[in-house]
Amino acid sequence: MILREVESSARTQLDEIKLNKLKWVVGWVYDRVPFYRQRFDKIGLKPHHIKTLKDIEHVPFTTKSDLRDNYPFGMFAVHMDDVVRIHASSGTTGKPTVVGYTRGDIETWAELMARALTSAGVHKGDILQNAYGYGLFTGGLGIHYGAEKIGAAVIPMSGGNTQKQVMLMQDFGSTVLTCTPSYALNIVEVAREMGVDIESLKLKAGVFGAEPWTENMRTEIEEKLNIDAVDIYGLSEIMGPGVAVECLEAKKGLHLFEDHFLPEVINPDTLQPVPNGEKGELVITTLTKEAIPLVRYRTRDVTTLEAQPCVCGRTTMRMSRITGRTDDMLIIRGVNVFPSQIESIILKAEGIEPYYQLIVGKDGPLDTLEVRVEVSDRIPFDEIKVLETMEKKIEHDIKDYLGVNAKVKLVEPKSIERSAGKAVRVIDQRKK
Ligand code: DLL
Repeated sequence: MILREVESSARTQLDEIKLNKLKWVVGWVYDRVPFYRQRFDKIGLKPHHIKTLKDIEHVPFTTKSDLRDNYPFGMFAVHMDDVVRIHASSGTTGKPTVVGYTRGDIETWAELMARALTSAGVHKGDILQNAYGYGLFTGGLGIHYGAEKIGAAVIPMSGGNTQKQVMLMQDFGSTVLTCTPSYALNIVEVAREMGVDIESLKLKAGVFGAEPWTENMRTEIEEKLNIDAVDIYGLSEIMGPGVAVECLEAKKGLHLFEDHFLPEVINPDTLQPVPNGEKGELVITTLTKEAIPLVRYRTRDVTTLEAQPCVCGRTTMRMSRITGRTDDMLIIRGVNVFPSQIESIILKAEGIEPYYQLIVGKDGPLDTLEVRVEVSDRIPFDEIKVLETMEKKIEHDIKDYLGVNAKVKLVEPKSIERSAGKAVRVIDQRKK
C-alpha cells in the first residue's frame, strides 16, 4: 500500500504543517470574505493573532445558517471567474447550501479522494462501480475523479436503476462498489431476486458513507456481499467525500486528512473543546480550500477523536464512526437516542432484515417511539406468537441498553421503502 509521506509523519511535523496552513486560511478569509472580516473585527481578531494551533479557540464558529444567510455565493473567497464547479446539498427546508471549487480545489479533492480510495484498498486495475448520485450531490463526482486519478476504471452508474447495477456488476466484473450502505443492501436484495449468485461476482471491496451506519450493518454487508466494507466520511460544505476514511488494515476509526482539515470536537452545549476520546460535535477548519474556505465549521456530526498512530502506519488523527447528527438526536421522554443506537440493537436480533424505520409520535404530552423492522422471509409472517416473542425481545433489549420504551413492530419483508441514496430512517410525526 502506498502511503503519502504526510500520512505517517511525526505529530510535531503534522502540527507544523497545520499551523502554517491555519495562518494562511485565517488571512485568506479575512482579506476576501466580508462575512469573516466583520465577524473577526467585531471581536478584535486579526490574522496575525494566530500563533499556535490552540489559538483557533479564539476564532468564532461558522454554521450552516451562515451559509444560508449568504446564499448563494456570499461566502466565496474568489471571483466567480475562478470557480470551475458548483455543488449544493439539498436542505430539508428552503434553499440548498451552495459550495464552489477553484481548479486547484478540484485537484486537491481528486488527490484526497485518491488517497481515500487507496486507504480502502482500491488500486489501478480495479473496476469501480460508482453508485453514488451524480449531480449537485458531491458523492458521484467526488469519488469519480479520485478513482480516475488512481487509474481505476470507473463505471459512472449513479444511484438507482438497481437491476442494471447488478447486470453491469456481473458483466463488467466490478471489483469495487461505492454507494451508501443502505443502497448496498438494496443492491444485494435485488441481485438475489434476480437469481444472481453473489459468490460469482468479482466484488472485493465497498466504500460506503454519506449516512450513519453501524458495525452490525458493516457485518451484514460484508457477509452478504462477501467483501470488505470501508467507511468514508465527508460533507459538501467542507469538500464532499474524502474528508476522512478508514484503512482496510484496521477498520478502526476514520483517518482524517489533517494536512487539509483541522478537526476539533466540542461540547455542543458549552461550545468548549473536549479531550480526545470524549464524544462531541465535530468542528472542521479547511486548511487549503480556496473558493469557499470555512473556519471552525460546526458539522453537527457526533464523534470522538483519537491521536494514537494506527497499525496501518498512518499517524493522522482518527475519528470514530459518526453515531449521528446533533440535530437527528431523538429525545424520547427525556432520554437522548440516536437512530444508529437503535440500529445496532435491532441488527443483533435473530430473524430480522436490516431494513427499519423509527416513527416518533405523541401520546398526549408523552413522546412515543415505534420501531418498524422487517422480518426475514424465513420467519412465517402468520405465526403471531413467534412474532410477538421476537418483538418483546427487541423491546426489552432497547429498554435495557438505551433506557427507552419503544414499541417494536415487525413488518413484512420488503414493506419498508428502499433508497438509492441516503435512507430515511426517522419519521417524526411530532413535527406535523
Ligand atoms: O454525504 C458527502 C459524501 C458522499 C460522504 C459520499 C461520503 C460518501 P452531504 O450530502 O453534504 O455530503 O452530507 C453530509 O452526511 O454531515 C454526515 O451527517 C453524513 N455523513 C457523511 N458521511 C458519513 C459517514 C455527503 N461515513 C452529511 N457516516 C454529514 C455517517 C455520514 N454519516
